[in-house]
Amino acid sequence: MITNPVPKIKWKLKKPRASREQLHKLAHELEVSPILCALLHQRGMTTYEDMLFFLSPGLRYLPPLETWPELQEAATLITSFVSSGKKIAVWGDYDVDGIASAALLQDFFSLKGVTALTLLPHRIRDGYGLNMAGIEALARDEVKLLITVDCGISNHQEIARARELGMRVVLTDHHLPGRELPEADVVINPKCHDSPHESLAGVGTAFFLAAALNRTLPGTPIDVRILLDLVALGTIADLVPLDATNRILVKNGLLLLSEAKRPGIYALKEAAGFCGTDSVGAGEVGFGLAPRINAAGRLDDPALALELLLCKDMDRARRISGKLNTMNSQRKKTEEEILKQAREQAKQYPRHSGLALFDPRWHPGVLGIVASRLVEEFNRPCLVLTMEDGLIRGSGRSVADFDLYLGLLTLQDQLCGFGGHSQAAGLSLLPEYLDSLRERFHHAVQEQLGPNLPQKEIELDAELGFDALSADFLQELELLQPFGPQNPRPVFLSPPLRVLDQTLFGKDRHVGFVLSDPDSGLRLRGQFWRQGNSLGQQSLKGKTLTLAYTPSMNTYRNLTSIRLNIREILEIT
Ligand SMILES: [Mn+2]
Repeated sequence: MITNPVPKIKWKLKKPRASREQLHKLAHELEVSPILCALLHQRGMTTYEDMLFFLSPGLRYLPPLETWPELQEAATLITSFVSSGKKIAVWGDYDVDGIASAALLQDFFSLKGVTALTLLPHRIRDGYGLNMAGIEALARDEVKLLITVDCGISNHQEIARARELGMRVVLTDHHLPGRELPEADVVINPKCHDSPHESLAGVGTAFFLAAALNRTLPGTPIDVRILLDLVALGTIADLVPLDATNRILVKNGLLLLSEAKRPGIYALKEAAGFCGTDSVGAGEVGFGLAPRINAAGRLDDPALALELLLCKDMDRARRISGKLNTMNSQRKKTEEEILKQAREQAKQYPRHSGLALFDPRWHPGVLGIVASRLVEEFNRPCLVLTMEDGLIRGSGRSVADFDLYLGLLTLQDQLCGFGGHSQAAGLSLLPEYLDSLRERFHHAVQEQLGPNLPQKEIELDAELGFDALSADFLQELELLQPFGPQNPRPVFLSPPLRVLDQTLFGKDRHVGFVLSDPDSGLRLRGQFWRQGNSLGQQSLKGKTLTLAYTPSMNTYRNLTSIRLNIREILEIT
């Protein structure tokens, strides 16, 4: 018997920070509903101009290129190498952002008739970032200019070596720099200097470089907007905040991903179960397209994914995306197996506020995803580790309130290396420090979060009864897209609802409800995904529920209806 299918969740209802009159006035001016204005207000848009920008983030709002002086410096240097016909190489990374960054520059260069070599490191063979062997190979190949994308900011030695071997280096990266910058000729990093675009991903950074180069390279400038599909892809996959600049780039890039003029994107959408020209949002990219591109670099060679993005031939594109699809299924299987084992291990540490899990057999390519899944399940920061070349290596993911990077900083005396940010990081250590890491990581979490286990917490945007859920309102909510970090899909608090019926569906994995809102007398269906196991045995028919939910339009056999996607059951009475 299951005694408590609903874990206790802390929840908080956001309060409107503007008066009713203010919201009604803004709503009237913008021709949207006051509820939408309240949502915008809570997300930090307080004036008419802010709200208008958010609702229609046109490219005209991008700050001029001159506000980022390093761009011009880099463009001038690269242009001089192009003009003198010297060999240029672009070095990317094996994840979606790194592959999209490399694809973007390669595409831009070929549109401008410039030849450049493109390299992506192999995750298992080479590891992340630049490496000495690769740098020396470039020198033997007589490369005179190296451009890094989405990597390089922590490769001081490799960059020094490149310079020693006679190369000039333009470093573009968005990862947090250490105390000192590498000795590259130009460093373009949105987190350095006074960049107006702090949250850019690697591919967004590469896009700005291309835009600057477009002005300095000889010949007719191209329309760089056609590169925004790649920008959207990498930016969404890298889970950077979709604020200001990223919102503009992603919202416009999604339109291109929807059109899918690139055969690679068209074929990839088909492989992910969409039609080639289906309209896609951040969700479809994050859960459908990005994992398939990532699969190449996780399990094998990322070059295949790069080829797909740049491929001009539909048959070839379909063949590659078929391969990526198979790899992605393989990746999912591996991930499920490791997750199962890691979950069992996690249960051995019920009182640990932070978990460090290890097995030497785990595949290094999926540790980050497994860590994310465990964080969701256990609501605690997790490190998932394996053995590689005699070292313990792995990935960590965190809960919102724990700064993982700062946490690892307090353990650095026993780490060989680590890097990342508040929510995700990578690390390596000597095997003899594993036990100590388990204890010290737990304490590092407690130090930031206090002695109790982190509790699941949910913030609700507004209380909304069934009478407010019209098709018009749901369409209006779509104006807040794309959703992602710092712009989550709004979650609403329901009034107390009566459960009229409860069923299982999708091989009993999901729970369906028929719910009635006593205030309005309206009935709607609700779906509680993946809760068949925990809730399936218990009937809530006849009970009253308070829910955290997101509404959506559901079309089935040409009939459109409004459904509730249940996020959490907050109360049962
Ligand atoms: Mn990146």
